[in-house]
Amino acid sequence: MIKETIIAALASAPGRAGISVIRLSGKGSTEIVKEFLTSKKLLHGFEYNKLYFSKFVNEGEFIDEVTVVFFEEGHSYTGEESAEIFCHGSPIIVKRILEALYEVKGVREAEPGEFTQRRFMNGKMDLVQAEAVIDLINSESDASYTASKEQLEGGLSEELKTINKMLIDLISLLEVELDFADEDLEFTPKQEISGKVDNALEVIAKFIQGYKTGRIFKDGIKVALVGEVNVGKSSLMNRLLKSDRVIVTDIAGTTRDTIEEKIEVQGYLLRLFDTAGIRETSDMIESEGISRSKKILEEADIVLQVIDSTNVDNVPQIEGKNLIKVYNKCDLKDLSVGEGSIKISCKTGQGIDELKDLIVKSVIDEDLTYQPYYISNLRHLNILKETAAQLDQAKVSINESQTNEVVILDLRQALDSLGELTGETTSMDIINNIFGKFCIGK
Ligand SMILES: Nc1nc2c(ncn2[C@@H]2O[C@H](COP(=O)(O)OP(=O)(O)OP(=O)(O)O)[C@@H](O)[C@H]2O)c(=O)[nH]1
Ligand SMILES: [Mg+2]
Repeated sequence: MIKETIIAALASAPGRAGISVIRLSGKGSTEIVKEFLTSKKLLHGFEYNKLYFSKFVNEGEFIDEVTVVFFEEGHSYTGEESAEIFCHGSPIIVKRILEALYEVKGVREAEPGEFTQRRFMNGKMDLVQAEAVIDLINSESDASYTASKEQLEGGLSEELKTINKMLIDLISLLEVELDFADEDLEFTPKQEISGKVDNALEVIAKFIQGYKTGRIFKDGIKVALVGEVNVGKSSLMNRLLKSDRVIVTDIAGTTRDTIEEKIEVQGYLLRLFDTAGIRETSDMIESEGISRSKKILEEADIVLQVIDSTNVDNVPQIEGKNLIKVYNKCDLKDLSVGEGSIKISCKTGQGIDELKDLIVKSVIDEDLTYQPYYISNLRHLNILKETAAQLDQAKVSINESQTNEVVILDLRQALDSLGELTGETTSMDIINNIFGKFCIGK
C-alpha cells in the first residue's frame, strides 16, 4: 500500500549520451521498479546499494538492458526509499521507461527540484545548502564551483548557527531574569546585554560586507570595454575571446549593441561587455547603443577604457569607477604609460595576457581565499539586512530601558528572520519558488 506519491524523472541531461539516469523517490519505489525487471537475482530478495543488471520489460515488450540500484529510506539523496535506473542514453528509451513508470498508480513526474526539495523537507540539508546545489550545477568557473561547494558542505550553515546560538543564549539569559523578576537578583548590566547584541551585529556585518566578494566568486567580474569609436574595443574583445566573435572594421560606429561573452582567468569568470563607441551622433540606432554603453559602464565591476595610442588628445574622463586605461595600437605608436594604465596591441597580441591578470588583480586581492561569509545570494543579503535591523531595534529597546519582554520580542524577531535563511521559518511560497528554479530530475 503506497501512502506517499512516488516521483520519477530523468536525472541526467536530456538528449543522446552513453547512459541516461532515471530516478524515482518515495515509499514503494523498489517494488514498482522490480515489476519491470526480469533479473532472476531480484526474484529472491535483493540488497540495497547494490547494482543489478537486468532487462526492463513493459507489458511483455523488451525496452532496454539496464542497471538498477535501490536505496533504503534514510540512506538516499532524498531521504526516502529510492531507485535509479541506468539505461542506454537514448531519448526514446528514456521516454518509454518513464511512460511505463508514470502508468503505475501513485507515480507521477517530478516537479523541477522536487528531489532536492524532498531532501530539504526530510531534514537532510537546510535551505542555503539546497540553494548551493543549484549554484553548483550552474557554476561556470573554478571560483563559483568553490563557493557553491563550500556552501553545500555547510560552511555558511555553520556560521549561521553561530549567530543563531548567540541570539538564543541572549534570549535565554533575559528569560531567566524574567522568571526571577520578583526576587532580589543581580541582573546583567544593560551595557553587557547591548554588547552581546553588538557581537551578533558584527558577525552579520561581516556577511553583508562579504556580499560583493561573494558575487564575484559566483557571478564573475563584470568588465566593460568602453571608449571612443574606432579605438579597438571590439578588436580587444576578440583578442580576449581568442575568436572573431565581434565585427571589426575601420568605420567609426561599427558596434551598435552591447555584446556579452565570458572567459575564465585565474579561475574567475570574466563577463566581458563590448559596447558601442561613445560619440555625438544623430543615428537613432547608434544613440540607443550609446545609452546602453553608459548603463553597462555604471554596472561594471571594472572598466577598460580603450584609447587609441595614435590619438590621445581629448580622451574623455571617466569618473568614480575602478578603471584601467588601455592604450591600444601600440604597434603604431609606443607610448610610455603610467600606473593603472597598460599598453597593448590587438594587432600583435602584445600586452593581452598582462591585461587579463591586471583585471583580476584590480578587483581581487592576490591571496584571496573563499570564506563562508562571502554570501552571493540576494535573498541571503536581504534577510541578513532585515536581521540586523531587528537587532538594531533591540538595542534601541535596551537603551530606552524597556522591560526584558520587549527586548526578547525584538530578539525573537531577529531570530525569525534568520530562520528564513536556513528554511526554519521560510514560507512555503518562497520555498517553492527556490526549488522551481531547479531543473527537472534534480
Ligand atoms: N594597427 C592596429 N590597428 C588596430 C588595433 N586594434 C584595432 N585596430 C583597427 O582599428 C579599427 C577599429 O577597430 P574596432 O575594434 O572595430 O574598434 P571599436 O572601438 O570597436 O570601434 P566601434 O565599434 O566603431 O566603436 C579596425 O580597423 C581595427 O583593425 C591595433 O592594435 N593595431
Ligand atoms: Mg566595436
